[in-house]
Amino acid sequence: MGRWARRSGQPTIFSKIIARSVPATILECLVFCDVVPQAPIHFLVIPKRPIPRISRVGPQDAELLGHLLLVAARTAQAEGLADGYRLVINDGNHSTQSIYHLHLHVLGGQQLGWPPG
Ligand code: DGP
Repeated sequence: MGRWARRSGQPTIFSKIIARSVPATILECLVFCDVVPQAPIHFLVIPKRPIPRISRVGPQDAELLGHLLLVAARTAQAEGLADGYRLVINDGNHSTQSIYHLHLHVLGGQQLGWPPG
């Protein structure tokens, strides 16, 4: 098993960040900078509850999902992304999801290309 747990049932690296056993640059309680930034500003918004991926959510998660979006928008504003930014949620193999703990990528700070690769 590599450093990024997939579907093994073991804690993911994000669970370890929440538990503070792995260090991260934390902007607020559930927001931290991506260690491999794909834009000048690239942070992740994650729920404490370990939902593995967006395709596994249900109606019971609606409030939590709304909260994640609000936190993403509020943090983007705080980070000065007034010219816009992109939210990305990868799901599963075709998207190259590597950490099976739901997370929103927020990318900005430069003109972004479209479509994504
Ligand atoms: P995804 O491919 O959508 O599963 O994105 C996972 C992201 O997690 C990827 O952009 C790199 C980031 N990442 C992986 N390990 C760590 C870590 O230990 N610390 C931080 N801050 N980010 C990490």
